[in-house]
Amino acid sequence: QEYTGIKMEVVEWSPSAKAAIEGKVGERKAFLVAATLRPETMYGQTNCFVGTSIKYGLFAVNDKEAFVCTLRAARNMAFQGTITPRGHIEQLAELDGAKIVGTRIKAPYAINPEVYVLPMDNVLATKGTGVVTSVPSDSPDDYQTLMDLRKKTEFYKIEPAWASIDPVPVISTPTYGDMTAPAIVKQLKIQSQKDTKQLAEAKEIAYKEGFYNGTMLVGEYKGESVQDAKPKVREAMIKAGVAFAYAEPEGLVISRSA
Ligand code: ZZB
Repeated sequence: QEYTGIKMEVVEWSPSAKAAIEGKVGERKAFLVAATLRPETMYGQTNCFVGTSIKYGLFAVNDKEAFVCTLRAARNMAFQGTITPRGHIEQLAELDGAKIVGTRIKAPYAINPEVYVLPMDNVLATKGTGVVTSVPSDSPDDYQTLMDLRKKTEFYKIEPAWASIDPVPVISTPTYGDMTAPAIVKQLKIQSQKDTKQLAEAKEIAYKEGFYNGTMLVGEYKGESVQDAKPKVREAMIKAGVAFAYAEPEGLVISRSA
């Protein structure tokens, strides 16, 4: 799978993450990095998700930058030229997902330039970077999770303000309008992020509808089809230094770490 790695610079660590990384980052800027298949939706980021029981690390990329992601993802990056020197990884600190929640980060290209890190039940430690950038207008999982969080802020141990950014319309589709994910979630009568089977179906529908029939509503490629805009947004973000190519050698990694 060829993903786009999105670099979300830390603006303010949560108190517990701050304590865990104290004195360990040096002069480096720290970023949460999310793997996405939909760089053209980055305008609509409203938050970022981590798994609360997933172990993350803060890894040195070089002298200037450090990434928060899973060890597995850092290993992949070290073989893809993102983390240097090749094949070598230096973990500066270990971070439990629960500790990262509440961290404020920059969301590159997003209409809301700063967002918060929130918890999601269904983050897989074995996919991407283990960090998921959230676009509730176009991702059913992100939309449903955001709604769950808003309903039960105490249960999820979050401040209501962290989940307060509303979905932003960024792509229009003929069948579902300007908010594809909320419309599909409603159509499939999805009630919570625990409805994983229906959410998988919703994701499939949203992917197809967005890719084949979507039109950009915002940004430099406004009015263009998603098919045309997708590679252009990706290239622009990579050129701007806020994204990078990230490949996932499916199966291989799993059999290696087993
Ligand atoms: C932003 C985004 C916007 C995404 C959207 C999707 C959609 P796939 O197809 O199964 O490979 N993702 C990335 N890593 C993880 C993880 N570790 N655990 C759970 N979810 C993860 O899935 C790739 C997509 O799943 C990624 O693209 C990411 O969410 C999420 F409008 O990034 B995406 C219809 C989907 N729309």
